[in-house]
Parts: sequence; C-alpha cells; structure tokens
Amino acid sequence: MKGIKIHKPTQGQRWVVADVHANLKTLQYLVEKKLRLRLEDQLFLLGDYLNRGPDSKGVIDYLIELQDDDFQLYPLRGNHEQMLLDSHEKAKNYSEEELRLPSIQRGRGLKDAKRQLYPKYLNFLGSLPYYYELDEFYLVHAGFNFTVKNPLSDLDAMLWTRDFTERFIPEKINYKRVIYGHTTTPLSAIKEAVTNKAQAIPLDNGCYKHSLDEYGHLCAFNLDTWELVCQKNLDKGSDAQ
Ligand SMILES: [Mn+2]
Repeated sequence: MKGIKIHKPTQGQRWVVADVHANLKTLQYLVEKKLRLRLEDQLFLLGDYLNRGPDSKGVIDYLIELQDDDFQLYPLRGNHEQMLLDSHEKAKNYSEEELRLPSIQRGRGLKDAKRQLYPKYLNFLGSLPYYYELDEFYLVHAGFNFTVKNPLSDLDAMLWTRDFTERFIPEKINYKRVIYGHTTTPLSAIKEAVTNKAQAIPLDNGCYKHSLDEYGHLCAFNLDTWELVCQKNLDKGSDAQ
C-alpha cells in the first residue's frame, strides 16, 4: 500500500511524532505521560523507529502492543525500515559463510539466525505505507518530489529526500501542508515553521543527538491545535546491537 487517506476522528486528538530511532523510554514518556494518549486519539508516526538509539526491538514491540491494545496508531515507513526489509530479502540468498560476516549480523533482536525477520516484525514493517493523506495535511517520512508530474508516485523520494523544505513546493501548486521527518532540524527552526504555519513542517529534532544544543528531543505535533510538545531524550545510550 503506497498511501492511505485517514479522516479526522469525531472526538479525540491527532498527534504526529517523528523519528523515534530506538529511544523507547523517551517515546513511552512522551506518549503516556505528556500526550496521555487515549483510545479515541489518533497517533501518527513518521517512520525511522530503528537504529541510533539503544532499543530498536523495544520500540517496534511497543508500537505493535499499542495496536494490539486498540490504540489508533498510524505508523509510516522510513528509510531505516526499508533498509531492514531490503536486508531481509537479500539475506535469503546468503550462504552459511556469508551469514557469519559481521556486516550482516545486525539483527537487533528482530531477525533469526538466518537473518530473516521474524514473521511478527515482517508483517508490521512490510505493511507500512509511504504517506498518509489527511483532510488538510500530507504526512511523509522525508518529503515529496515536486519535479515529477505526480509527487505521490515517487516512493523513493518519500523515504530519502534530504533537507526537504517548503521551498521544494512550487507556489502555484495548491498542496496540503506537508509534515515530515528524516532531516534533523534545530528546535528553533521547528518552532518557527509551526509559528509561521509553513507549507512544510519539519518534526525530526534528532532525538538521539542528545548531547547537542538545539537537538535531542522527540517532538509531537497536534494537527488540530498546532501545539508542539517536545520531550528531551531519556534513553541516552547508543545502538550497541
Ligand atoms: Mn530517515
């Protein structure tokens, strides 16, 4: 499934959270203590749940758990999920010897000894869409390619576009606002985009960059009130798996 249209709930809030990057404690604190997510709310996630932080598997397990508990979770595909899916496909053709190479042993608890994703994770990751279209927003991991006739046809651009900004969106195009992650953006620039109601709003504050000024928060954006809630990194570790 490339993209999915999601309509506004009759009650409840709509939140978007950008690149979690394996920072489980930060995500849980943001969702449970700050947003106080309820069953009638919608929670959109912009992809990149894995790598860089300490607990990739924990984050995926948590998202699956929220879905199992009937929370309205709308996760997108990021380039890190795509890379993991690609490595799963590639590993099907590896020999025993190749499977022992250090370069392909990074399963992060999501893969078996043959470097194949466990079915539970393959199902979750394989079904992630590339974008969501809401009544007044597009949500995407990295951005859209406006140099092609139909920006919604370039899936690679949705995962990999670097440094997307509202300048990428031609003025004559009447496009819904775009909320995106992928490119780490200083907190002041995120706040400025929200205040200015920019045509494209970056939301990835590089949660894993917890030692840098202006970075190191996991941010949630309220699609109805335009409130921005940012939680400082509570995980601090690096990905050792
Ligand atoms: Mn990314």
